[in-house]
Amino acid sequence: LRSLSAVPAASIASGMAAFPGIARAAEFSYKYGNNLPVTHPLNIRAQEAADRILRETKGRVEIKIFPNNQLGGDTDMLAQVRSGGIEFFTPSALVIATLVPVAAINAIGFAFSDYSQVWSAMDGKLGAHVRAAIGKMRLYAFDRMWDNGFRQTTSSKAPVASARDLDGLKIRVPVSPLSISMFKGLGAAPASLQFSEVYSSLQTKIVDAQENPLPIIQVAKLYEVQKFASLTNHIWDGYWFVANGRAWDRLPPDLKTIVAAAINDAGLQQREDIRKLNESVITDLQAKGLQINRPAADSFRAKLRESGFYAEWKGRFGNEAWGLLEQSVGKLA
Ligand code: X2X
Repeated sequence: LRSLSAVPAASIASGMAAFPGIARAAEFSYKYGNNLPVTHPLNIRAQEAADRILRETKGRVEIKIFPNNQLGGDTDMLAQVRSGGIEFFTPSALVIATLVPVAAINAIGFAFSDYSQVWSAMDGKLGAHVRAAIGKMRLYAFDRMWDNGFRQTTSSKAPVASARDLDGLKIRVPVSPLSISMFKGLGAAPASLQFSEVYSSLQTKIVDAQENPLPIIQVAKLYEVQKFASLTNHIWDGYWFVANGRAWDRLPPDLKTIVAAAINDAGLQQREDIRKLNESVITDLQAKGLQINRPAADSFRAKLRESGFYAEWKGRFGNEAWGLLEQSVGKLA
């Protein structure tokens, strides 16, 4: 029974109340919170990973998933995973950058042109650089980043065909300094809101537009409150799977190996799910009434250069990180 001391008393008590016949609680009972609906591939693959971990650790490690902002918005969950209130969280790069600024580097506007560039950077030196920075904040970042996707712009007003169409547009962006800076540079009027507020703020017209990858627009049913989707591909965004540093260190090495393998493998499968969804989702969204257009990137890039966006963020991220990004995508600024 010595091992039970690692488990919070409340979770033992509630576990036993729920399953009075089962006398043994898991030795490590961990909570994982995220911001996405259960139908998103991130939740489907994470549940598979949790099942595999329970099986391969013979019940010693149990991960309970709290999807869809059940534990609060991203800002709350980031605080909880730091304090140990939850043990796992998958913040987008944009969101964890409020704590680890360099983590937003993959989200520099129009940096990546395709997934081969994305994964060579994030599975390579740039990803390692960001993971090390996350580690300094007493969070452990698993090796494989999970995919969110290339972010696209939706609006209830009009299609975005060039940078001019963003002028003054009230657009929701995540709680992310880089997103605010980018959309201000593009001439829009961005507002940071937690993802949990997006649907209702579009519905009540607090904002007219938002930007997210197509699979999210689909699973969060944003097509119900938006008319136009412009495939701007302006940011590539991914999720860092992070663990509270102390909770991670509590796991004996053999359990760490099992947990890391299950989570990293699930991440690779989740990337493949998103790749396939990207191909099928457009037809589905059109059938649901979204009008799709495909703007060229030139006017947006030109406007960002003019506004000093690249020069400013090169300075903020520093030459080392910027150089690693440019190794994958070519010269940016
Ligand atoms: O909040 C968003 O827009 C989302 C779901 O893409 C992130 O997690 C950044």
